[in-house]
Amino acid sequence: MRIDIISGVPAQLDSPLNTSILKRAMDKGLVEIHVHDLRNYSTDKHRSIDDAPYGGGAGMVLMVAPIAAVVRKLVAEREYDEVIYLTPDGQVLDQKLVNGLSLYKNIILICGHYKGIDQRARDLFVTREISIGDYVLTGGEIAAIVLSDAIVRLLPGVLGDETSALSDSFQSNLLDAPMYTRPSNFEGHEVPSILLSGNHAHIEQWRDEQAYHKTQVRRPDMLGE
Ligand code: 6GU
Repeated sequence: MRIDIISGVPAQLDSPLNTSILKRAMDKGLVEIHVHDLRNYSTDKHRSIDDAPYGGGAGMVLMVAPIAAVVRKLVAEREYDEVIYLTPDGQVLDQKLVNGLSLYKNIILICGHYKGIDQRARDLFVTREISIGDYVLTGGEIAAIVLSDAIVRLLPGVLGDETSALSDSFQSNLLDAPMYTRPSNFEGHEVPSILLSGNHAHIEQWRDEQAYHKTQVRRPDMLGE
């Protein structure tokens, strides 16, 4: 899979893309992530990419021309499945949406400022708008990282244990059971003895019960209740 991220503040993407599992997936050739600095596509002599909104009001809006230039360059090079704009007024991201996006070959992610991008860029180029939740961030970069991370961890070969993504909370519509590791006794607080029993059928049954109970208490909406 290939992900192209268009950003006016590409430095915000550096550290997440250069650490941990995202980086390892890129090094293994399982995903290509290309960051495009919007400023390199500015069409005026001051290299500006944003301006005040017509009609007045606070904040700056990303201009349509630089976005048009970079999107047109990319779509001339290969076929894209989606051009996604990250915005708080988009479709709210959930695991089902991530699962669908993880099947694509090429996607473009456009990061906006907090005040957004010119509506004409949305009308002309964007095929899908996604929000990562009902709260407001300063820009779309962090949202693009959240979305990329959620997608990339589903790609075959990215996670060591092939089954671990499938057993996630939200894939099963249940939250995870409590997990424990060494030591079995921490300052008198014991690990549930069933987990030390070696009886895998009983352990699986205990985890199912715990997962169901936790979901019932914390997220009854996930059970349709
Ligand atoms: Cl995608 N962008 C911004 N600026 N804020 C958000 C968001 C995106 N999703 C939730 N809040």
